[in-house]
Amino acid sequence: MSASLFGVETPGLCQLPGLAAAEEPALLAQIGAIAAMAPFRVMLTPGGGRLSAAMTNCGQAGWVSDRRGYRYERTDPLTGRPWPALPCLFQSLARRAAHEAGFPGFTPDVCLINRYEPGAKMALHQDRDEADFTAPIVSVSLGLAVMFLWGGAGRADKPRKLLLGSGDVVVWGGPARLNFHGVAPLKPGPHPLGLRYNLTFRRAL
Ligand code: MD3
Ligand code: FE
Repeated sequence: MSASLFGVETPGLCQLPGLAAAEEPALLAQIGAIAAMAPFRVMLTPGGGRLSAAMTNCGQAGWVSDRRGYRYERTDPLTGRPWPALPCLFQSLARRAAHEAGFPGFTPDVCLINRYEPGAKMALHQDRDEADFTAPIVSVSLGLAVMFLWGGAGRADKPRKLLLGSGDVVVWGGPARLNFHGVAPLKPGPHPLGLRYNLTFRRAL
């Protein structure tokens, strides 16, 4: 499994453009229902800064960041309640995408939902708070298109760029799972939503 990024073969990366396009309205409705139970919030970094994107989660746990560090928590620190359940639609979309990418039987236990307003970004980082790196991460973009930055195995590797639009799905697994990645500041654009959501399905526990 590999995809070509500007002619460079990238093992472990599988792009599925538009795979979620038909489900966009239903996915947005589910995000609204989740946010009614677990509101979007801007989290603090261990260093005392603020993340740029607002976040919430659904599933058996949620990714949280605060002065104590990054981790997965089974209850939402904002509400004191368990995170909302992963909707069937989310589960089936993530499973279908992973299957198409060569990861049959993917059963995510967490979906982290990022909400970017224009200007919001995400610095280059690795996702390494999950217990099992053999499982892939499935990402679903909704709303405004963003320039995704795809780094290498080392922080200093110059990132390549990949435009992610609404309904685009990408699966990152195997040798790509621990690569550095981030997103450039979101620019305003023609999508009526006026912002961008990103769902990342993970096997975290
Ligand atoms: C490659 N989110 O939530 S999605 C994140 O657009 C995150 O919100 C970005 O990075 C966003 O951690 C990028 C694409 C993505 C997600 C996870 C990855 C790419 C990845 C994990 C490993 C390698
Ligand atoms: Fe990430």
